[in-house]
Amino acid sequence: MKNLINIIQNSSKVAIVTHTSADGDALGSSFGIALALEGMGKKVSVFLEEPVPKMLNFLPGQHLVAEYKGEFHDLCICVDTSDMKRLGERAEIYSNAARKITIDHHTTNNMQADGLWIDESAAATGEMIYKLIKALNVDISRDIAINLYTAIVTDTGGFRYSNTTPESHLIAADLLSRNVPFTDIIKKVFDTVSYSKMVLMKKTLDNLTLHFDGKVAVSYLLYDDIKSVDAQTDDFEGLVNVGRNLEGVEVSLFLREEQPGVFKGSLRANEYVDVAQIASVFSGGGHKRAAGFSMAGGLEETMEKVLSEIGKVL
Ligand SMILES: [Mn+2]
Repeated sequence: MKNLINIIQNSSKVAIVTHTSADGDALGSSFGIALALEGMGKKVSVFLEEPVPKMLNFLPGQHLVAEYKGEFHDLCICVDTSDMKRLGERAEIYSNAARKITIDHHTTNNMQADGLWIDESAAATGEMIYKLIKALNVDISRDIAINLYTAIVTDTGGFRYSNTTPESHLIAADLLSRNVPFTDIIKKVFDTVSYSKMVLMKKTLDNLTLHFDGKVAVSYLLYDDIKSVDAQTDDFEGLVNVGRNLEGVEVSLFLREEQPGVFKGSLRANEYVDVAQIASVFSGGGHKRAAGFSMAGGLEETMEKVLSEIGKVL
C-alpha cells in the first residue's frame, strides 16, 4: 500500500484501464479510482474497449472516458484484470506508461507492474479500491460510493455468492451511508431485462424439457429464434439458470445455435455432478459446476449425445 501511494502521489497524468467486456466491478473500480485521483488534482483518463453497457450507464465519472491518441502517461493503473491479453487494444497504453500499477482479485494474475497488489480474498476489486482511496486520504464522495457499491454488488451477485465476506458487508455499509441509491442500482443491474432477452427467456421456458426423473433440464434456442430478435451476447447470460433453478434439477443444459448447425452448449450443476468432465467429452471445458462446449450437428442429435454423457455420470 505504501508503495502504491508513493507511486500515485508522484504521478500527474494517469491512465486507467480494465479488461475488455468490462463488467460492474471493472467499470465501478475504474471510475471509482479515477474520480478519487481527479479529486487529488491529477489529469485522469479512463480508456475502455467498448462503450459502457446500458445496464451500467448510471455510473458517475464517465466524463473521464477518453480516446487514446498515443499520448504519454506517467502512470497507468490497471484494475480487475489478470492478463495483458484481456486489455485488448489498450495493452500498449499500459506498456507505454512510465510506471504501472495493477490492482486485482483474480487467483491467477500474471501482470508486470511497479506496484502490484493482488488480493484473492477480496470479493471485488472495488473493495480494494475502497481501501486504497481511504489510504490516499481522499474523501469517498457519493459518486465514488455509487461506483464502488456497484462493483461489490455485481461481483458478489448481490451478496449471494460464496466470495462474499464480512468485510464486503462492512465496506458496503460504509458506502451506503453516503446516500447511495441502492434500490435503483440493484434494479438496474439485476432485475431490468431488455425486450430481446425477455423474448429469448420465454422461448427458453417454452423449450424446456426434463429428463432422468427431473434431475436434468434441457432447453435450447434455434438460430432463427436468435436472429428474429437481434439478440446481443449478454441476452444469453443466465438462460442456463432457468433450468438449473428448477426444484429437483441437478444438471441444466442450454443449447444455442450460434451458426446454422453449430450449437454452443452451457452446462450447470447444482451439487454433485462434474460438468467440466462432460464438457471435455465434446472438447469443451470449465469448472466442476459450470462448463461449456461447442458442437456441430442437428438439435436432436446434439441433445441426445450430451444427454447420454450426462446419463453416464448420473
Ligand atoms: Mn472483479
